[in-house]
Formats: sequence, C-alpha cells, structure tokens
Amino acid sequence: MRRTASPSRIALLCLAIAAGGCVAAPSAPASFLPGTPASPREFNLIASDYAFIPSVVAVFPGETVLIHVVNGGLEPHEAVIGDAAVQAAWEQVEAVTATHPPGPTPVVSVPPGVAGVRVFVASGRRVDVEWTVPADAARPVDGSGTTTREWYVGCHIPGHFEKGMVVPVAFLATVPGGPSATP
Ligand SMILES: [Cu+2]
Repeated sequence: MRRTASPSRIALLCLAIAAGGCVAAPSAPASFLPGTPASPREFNLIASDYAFIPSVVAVFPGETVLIHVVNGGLEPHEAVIGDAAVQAAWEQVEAVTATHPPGPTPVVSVPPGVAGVRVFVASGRRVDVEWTVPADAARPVDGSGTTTREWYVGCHIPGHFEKGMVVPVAFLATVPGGPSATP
C-alpha cells in the first residue's frame, strides 16, 4: 500500500511536536564548551526502533559538532537535522519509498533550501556527521522577538517519524568569550 504524506498531516505532526516538545534553553555545564571546525564537539545520538536518545539535542549556536549517529535498532534509520520545513520536505519525498524492502532507501532528494543535514545509518552501524550550527539558529524570526525557528532531528523512513522518531534541538547559551560567543 502506498503511503501518502499530505502537507496537512505533516503540519499536524509538527504542531504536535511543538506542543509537546517545547524545550527551555538549557544551561550548559561550565566544562561544556562549543565545538569549533578544528575541534568539533563530539556526542552520540542513538537511534532505536523507534526513538532517539537523547530526547533533546543540545547545541550552541555557531558551534561545530561531530555527531556519532549509532543505530542500535533492527531497522535502518536516518537523522535529518533541520527546521519544520526540512522535516516536512523529507517526510514527503520519502513517503514514496514505503513499498520498498528494508535497507537504504532509494535515492530521493529535496530542494537545497530544505535539505538540512541528513545521514542514513544501517542497523548496527555508526555514521558520523559534522554539523556547523548556524549562528543565527536561535534568533527570533518575528518582530515581537518571541518566535524562534523550531529545529529537530527526525527520521523519515516511512512510518518512523509518526512512531516518535523526532527530537527537538535546544540551543545552549553561548559561553562568554567562547568560540561562538556573540559580541
Ligand atoms: Cu527510523
């Protein structure tokens, strides 16, 4: 059966995430410094059937991280990093792969503006992905200064997002004098 991913369904999913997954900006431990291109901050992101650990991915705006995406599940998984538009774009294009057997999904693509960062990980494997977090990732996007872009890490292998394979990205306060500190 072919699975469809209507924009309205994706919008509902994103709203559900936003409603249930509001994340206050956490404080970073003193020893928790932003990564740089020369020395990315490394951490693990574990994918299982069907969830991510940790339940919140915390990063500093502007830092470079090296994420070790480990697939501890029996199914293939992916990690797509991006805002709601990125998540919706991948959910839509990957829906056409629903009838394919398990394994690497057929080649699908989305426009560059909503591509985000995407890595595929087979069962039992680890794939590292480097990501330089946009410096303005946490800045308000509206005039009131209260609405910010919502970022997520999601898996869009058909059915996985709906089963809960999405976690929010939270932005840590920059460290005064640190590599990503703003003037
Ligand atoms: Cu998955």
